[in-house]
Amino acid sequence: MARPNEEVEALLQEYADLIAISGGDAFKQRAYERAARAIGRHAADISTLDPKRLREIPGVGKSIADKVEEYLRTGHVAAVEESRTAVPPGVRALMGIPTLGPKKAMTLYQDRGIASVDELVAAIRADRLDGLKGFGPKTKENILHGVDVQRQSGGRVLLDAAMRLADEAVAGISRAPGCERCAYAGSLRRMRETIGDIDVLAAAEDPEPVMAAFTALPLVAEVIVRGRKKTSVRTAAGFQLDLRVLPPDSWGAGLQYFTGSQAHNIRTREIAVRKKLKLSEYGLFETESGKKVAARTEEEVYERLGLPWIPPALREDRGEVAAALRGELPEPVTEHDIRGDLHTHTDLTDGLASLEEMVETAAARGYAYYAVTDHAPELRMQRMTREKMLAQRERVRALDGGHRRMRLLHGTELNIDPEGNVDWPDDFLAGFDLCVASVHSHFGLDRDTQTRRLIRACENPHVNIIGHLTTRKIGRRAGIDVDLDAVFAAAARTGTAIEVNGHPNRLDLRDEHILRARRHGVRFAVDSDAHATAELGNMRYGVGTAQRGWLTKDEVINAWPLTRLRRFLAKRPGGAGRPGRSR
Ligand code: DGT
Ligand code: CA
Ligand code: CA
Ligand code: ZN
Repeated sequence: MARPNEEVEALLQEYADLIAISGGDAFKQRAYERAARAIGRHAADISTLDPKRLREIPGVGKSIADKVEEYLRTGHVAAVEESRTAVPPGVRALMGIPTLGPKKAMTLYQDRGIASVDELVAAIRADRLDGLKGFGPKTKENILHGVDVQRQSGGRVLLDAAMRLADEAVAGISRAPGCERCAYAGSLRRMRETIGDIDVLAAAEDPEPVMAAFTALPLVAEVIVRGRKKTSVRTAAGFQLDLRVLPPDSWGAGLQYFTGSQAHNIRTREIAVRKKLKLSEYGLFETESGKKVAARTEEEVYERLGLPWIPPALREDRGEVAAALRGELPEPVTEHDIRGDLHTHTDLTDGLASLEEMVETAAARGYAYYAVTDHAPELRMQRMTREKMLAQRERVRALDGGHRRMRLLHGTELNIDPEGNVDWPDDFLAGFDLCVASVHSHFGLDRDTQTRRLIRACENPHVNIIGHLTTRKIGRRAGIDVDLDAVFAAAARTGTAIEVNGHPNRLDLRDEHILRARRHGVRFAVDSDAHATAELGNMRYGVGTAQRGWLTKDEVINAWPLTRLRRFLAKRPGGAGRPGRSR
């Protein structure tokens, strides 16, 4: 929820680790660990707390409070930066291996110069730890097992982290001499919710300078294999990137092949076989003569197979090839189709940026309209009041139309209580242009109660959008147990949109949920749920997820013109008792 808390928790934990590794004061180390945990669990967004309140958090004294403030103000902490320079990042990764603590990590580094997990595994295998105190046969066995567990379990990263690495890699490789094209493929191009590794493709006659540019990227901590066709590297955090260099005249075939998914590729290859063709990463060939018939562009490859170009997000073998053959492939909504964002926050609650900053950034994205939806009072730590909301509304009205004529909507994100009720009485809710309503508590209710709760929220005439319906947070919280079909039916019946939340930690309405919801005739809102100006860009992940669910722009209310959107927001056209709704 409040990301500053998470960031500071990670930073203070890192500092504690660094203190431990460098043999610092154990008391100080524990103090930072304790404070890190307390801040991570603290209900209020720490970036909104004044110094006095900050020090009320258990374990946060003056020195830690100062560092937190330094971080919130400048984005870094000098003391942490300084201790980072003394300890290679790989050594800290050693501590992450189950059963291996900071003391052992420090011994390995100081006595044997081991500064990465891979070096440690190699050293154990080559018996280079013999004679090192505390590293008997049992310990070594535990370490190898711990490394296995770590590699199997985790490894997949969130979409935004992968995207940052991929953008950096593509930009760096594109500058290499002789590089004609460069792009990422694989699951990232298909916008899967998490990414196992990044597959970058480049086209060049001579692969050498391209490979060299790749291994020289600052993000590279380790080169795993380096070849003429393929090179694999790892980042300091242990994430893998593969680069394949293709001959320029096979670009399209290579891009098609390495975008996958593997299951989609099996379908396209089947079609090729039926046409007496052979499809590989080098092109589409006549089986008998071996003559190349298509390879330069993806469009050309698909066309020769008798198919239209299929958007990458749809390439999951969910019937897209059959639909394409029938000419019934939907045209998925694109970021370009999105006219506004309907779920965003400001620093009035747990956002980081002011209303003015958010509005300005939204306008720069070219939106026709934009909704501000700060948290309602039942999310207690946000300390929302009617007065604050009304004061914000005045500021919103004053800014309306002033930024590239973008229209502003004043909304709120309500909390759905266990019975399905929301904050504030009807008359106050009627004053908002739109209301998002979300589950922020009581995640553990039984299925029937949870379902009733959400249906009741849909039936509320003031609730326009159900925010992050399943409440899943990737790798951190499973979604609630709820009869989704019943909720989707209620949403369709009542004219309540279901949100495709674009926050990369959430993406909780998954592709398969969207496909199910569509069958009920549900309308969707694709939102960023931005808590900072940069997070308005999370719209791309929401749109990617929407595409994976085959959504067209006609099903997405924020791809509609404002007049049509307003009719939808009125919920019951001509209904009585909705003063203040239409302007
Ligand atoms: P990931 O990395 O787990 O998030 O998922 P992908 O889809 O990026 O998988 P990856 O990196 O193993 O391979 C990238 C693409 O390359 C994959 O989607 C399809 C293609 N590919 C890789 N290996 C094979 C294979 O053995 N057969 C076929 N048909 N395609 C493959
Ligand atoms: Ca991949
Ligand atoms: Ca790969
Ligand atoms: Zn929320």
